[in-house]
Amino acid sequence: MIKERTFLAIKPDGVQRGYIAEIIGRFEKKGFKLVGLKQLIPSKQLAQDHYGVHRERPFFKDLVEFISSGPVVAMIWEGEGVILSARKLIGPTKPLDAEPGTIRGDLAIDIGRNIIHGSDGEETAKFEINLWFDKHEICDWETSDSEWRSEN
Ligand code: D4T
Repeated sequence: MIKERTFLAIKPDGVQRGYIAEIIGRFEKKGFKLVGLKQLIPSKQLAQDHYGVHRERPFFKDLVEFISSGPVVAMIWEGEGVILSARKLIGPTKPLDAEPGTIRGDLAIDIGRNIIHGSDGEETAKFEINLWFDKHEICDWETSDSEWRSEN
């Protein structure tokens, strides 16, 4: 089985609104495995590096201010197809376009306060995991039912 990993972050609005357990629960229930977890107030530099691709966009300054304004829960999740599946569970960037049942569809209305970030591809996931986590903070482990799971 491919050991795919993605980076997810509960943004300051998700933390302030008390959705940490709700959000972690959705990925656990889906069957993905948590291999990295920490809470931090990101520095401006970290927020700028994370959203570097948006540097020229008009919302960049506000976005960086917001992400570094309070605690964020940074996570690494592992499992087959986790990058794309997490994006589906999260829903589109604009919460009003997100279907009920998705995190943004259920819990948000504002594009600038859309609760959670998820890596959008393999390269981004690698970059973001390295940006947010040191190697020693990542926990390699196997679930006790891993032999029972399908190899397909
Ligand atoms: P993130 O990266 O936060 O998971 O969001 P998405 O991957 O879904 O969307 P994105 O990269 O296009 O946007 C990054 C971040 O910027 C905010 N944003 C975006 C905003 O405040 N105004 C905007 O017009 C856009 C497009 C929301 C998410």
